[in-house]
Amino acid sequence: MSTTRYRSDDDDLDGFYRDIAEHDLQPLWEMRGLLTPTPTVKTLPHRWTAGDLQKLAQRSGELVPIDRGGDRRVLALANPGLAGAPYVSSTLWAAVQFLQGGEVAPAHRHSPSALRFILDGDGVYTVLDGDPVTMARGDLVLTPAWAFHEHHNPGSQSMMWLDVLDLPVVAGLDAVFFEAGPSEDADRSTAPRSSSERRYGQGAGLVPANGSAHPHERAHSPLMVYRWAETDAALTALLELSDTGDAQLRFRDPTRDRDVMPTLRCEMRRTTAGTRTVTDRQTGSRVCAVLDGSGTVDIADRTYTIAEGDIFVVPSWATHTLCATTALDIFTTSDAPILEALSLYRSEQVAP
Ligand code: 1HN
Repeated sequence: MSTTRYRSDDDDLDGFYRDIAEHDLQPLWEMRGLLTPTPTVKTLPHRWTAGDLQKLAQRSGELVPIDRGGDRRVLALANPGLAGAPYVSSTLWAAVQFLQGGEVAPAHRHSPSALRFILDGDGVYTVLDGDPVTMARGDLVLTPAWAFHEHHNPGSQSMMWLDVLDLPVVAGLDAVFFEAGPSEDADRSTAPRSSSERRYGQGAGLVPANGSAHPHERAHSPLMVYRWAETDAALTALLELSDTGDAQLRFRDPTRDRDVMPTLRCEMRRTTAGTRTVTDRQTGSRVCAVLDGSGTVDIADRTYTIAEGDIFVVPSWATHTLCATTALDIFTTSDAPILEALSLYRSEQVAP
């Protein structure tokens, strides 16, 4: 017997509970908390500061060679509500990855989808199914499910970035697959622009016509990198039209009306100095990274100061309000496409 054995003061019922436990059965009528009026969420609000992340990632670089375990030098942001699991929320993995000058994180691929958001620095390029993509501050780089990826740092400066994956969901669905890549020579020269950008990133609304030599049939955006210069310009333009001091952009597949990947939504928000945003909540969890600015964030009943390089998590259905001291630029990724696909997505604004 390995299942929970229920108890009763009534001897007959207690004997019945013993017998059903021996047959791996449990009585619904004794269970509490299965169907709650609103979600019961183990993920807690939490914020990791840039100072701690940078200092500790730097130490990992001094202590741990790149070829130790998984070929990635990654510190997982472990949510304090999740009993030691290396997950930032019940559905998302978030981590900082540290790559020193001259290092290569070799190729592999996996069924979980991933993305990188670069909070600082440049010099690293990632090779996605053979296409080299440079990474610099403010860029969003996709690593769709089953795409081979390897990271190269040919310069002398170390670099750190944020990784987010849908790993907890894929693991929960028992659908994790992993494959090591072909080992190749360490270095290769980067093209000035990846072929992904040359094909799909030439301008808003411009994509190869039907019948092009490279039809795109995959489940994710064919554009692998969203450059900061364009995101920044779009936010500036949007803010000029806004009277709320708050503008939010969504990264999407330029060829289809959908999110960048089937499981992960990406957004970038700019909130001007002195602005307090409307309070919102949504089902599914959000990981947010502060690219620029400072202020506070209220998440449920907690308030955190936030500054450049900090990362925080907003649990499902927790209220969330930003207050910008200096203009805040915040990148957010969430599991919203999964909830939407299953008709489980709810969002609302909440009166302060
Ligand atoms: C992974 O493949 C990377 O390729 C980073 O950079 C973090 C965390 C869990 C599983 C795979 C990478 C990861 C990861």
